[in-house]
Amino acid sequence: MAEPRFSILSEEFAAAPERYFGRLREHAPVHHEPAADAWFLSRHRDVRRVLTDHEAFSTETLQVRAEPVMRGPVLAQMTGAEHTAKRRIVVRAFTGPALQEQVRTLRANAVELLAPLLARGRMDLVNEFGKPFAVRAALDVLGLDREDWRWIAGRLAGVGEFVTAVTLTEDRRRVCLELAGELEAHLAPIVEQRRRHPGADLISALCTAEFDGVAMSIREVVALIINVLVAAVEPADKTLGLLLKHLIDHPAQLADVRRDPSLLPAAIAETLRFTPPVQLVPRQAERDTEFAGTVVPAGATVFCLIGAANRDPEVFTDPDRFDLHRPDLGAARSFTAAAQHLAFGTGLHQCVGAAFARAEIETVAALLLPLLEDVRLTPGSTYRETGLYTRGPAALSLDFT
Ligand code: 2IO
Repeated sequence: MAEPRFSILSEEFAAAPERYFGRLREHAPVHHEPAADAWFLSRHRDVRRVLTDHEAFSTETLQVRAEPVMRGPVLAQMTGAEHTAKRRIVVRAFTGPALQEQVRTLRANAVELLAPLLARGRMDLVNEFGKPFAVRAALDVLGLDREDWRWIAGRLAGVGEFVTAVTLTEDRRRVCLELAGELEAHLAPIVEQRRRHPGADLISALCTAEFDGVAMSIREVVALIINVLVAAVEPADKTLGLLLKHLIDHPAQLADVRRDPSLLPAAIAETLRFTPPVQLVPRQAERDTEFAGTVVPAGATVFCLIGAANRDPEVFTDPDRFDLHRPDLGAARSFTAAAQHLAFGTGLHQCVGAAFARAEIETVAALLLPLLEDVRLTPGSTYRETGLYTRGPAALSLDFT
């Protein structure tokens, strides 16, 4: 009797995708999923090829997967000179002197949010700290009112759901579009106002920049704001939760980092390799392309399985082991275009927020570590990772006194 056909959309896969990565890479490196009408690639070299061969694989998929809730084109959709120019504006807000400035704000935000939680000796690091912290950090960079974080987070959840759904019901689709519409209606007047009275924030930079002598429309700026919000918020609390979980699971490595905090970037990089918070990156095949003997037809949607590529034994020795000391991590390059892991993607559209993400997680971890003398998962609490596209702990309840 034939085995029931393996599916990436099954409950078994959702419960523990990493259990299937090896089988996919070895036996089905080009896996077709009829219900999603898409192809899933799992080998490091195939994923790298898709993300760097911009002629054969485009980001056209985002027109249907993102634009309806972004209310306009996101950075990753753009190409050529327009992409270079607009990307540069966003990069400038998240690197160099601007980033130095942000680290101070990040730390102040973290201290303020942590104080009441630390006093309790117990916290859900993901939901009580990570989520509000990530939203507030993104609002600060954009120059939006931090007090609105809860309302914004509610709308962003809808935008995120739409972008990261592999399949979406008509009902949820309507809810997501409505939430996105509310966010747009909230942001448009702010953009208009910021255009007349610019400040030092990212929204002002976007409003006042000119491309080919023409300023961006309100709609274009709103789309980039939503783009930055989703990209900055959705993976951040997950990465923080995963980092702490891995360190708690590996007490010797936790002790190493506590003794020598300069190991933190390596611990963050290994977390991103081992459990990338963004597990899927979509592309559209522009021509018939062969991978491992299978032809992906022109027009098809291709999903890069980042988690599987990051555990490819061709690139990482003993890939299913969390080891912040691994020599093949290339820790120093992990937040740059030369990264070995693919958590930030690679190629022209590689994450613009990588340096910011590192600063964000490092700042929080540096504050937390000295306080976590005797950190442990709250007895009786359950630990579960959820999500197919973005994935991380549903909650992480920690006891630390
Ligand atoms: C927001 C998936 C959270 C991005 C996306 C439409 C474009 C792009 C990504 C990441 C993370 C999100 N894609 N960030 O994978 O901007």
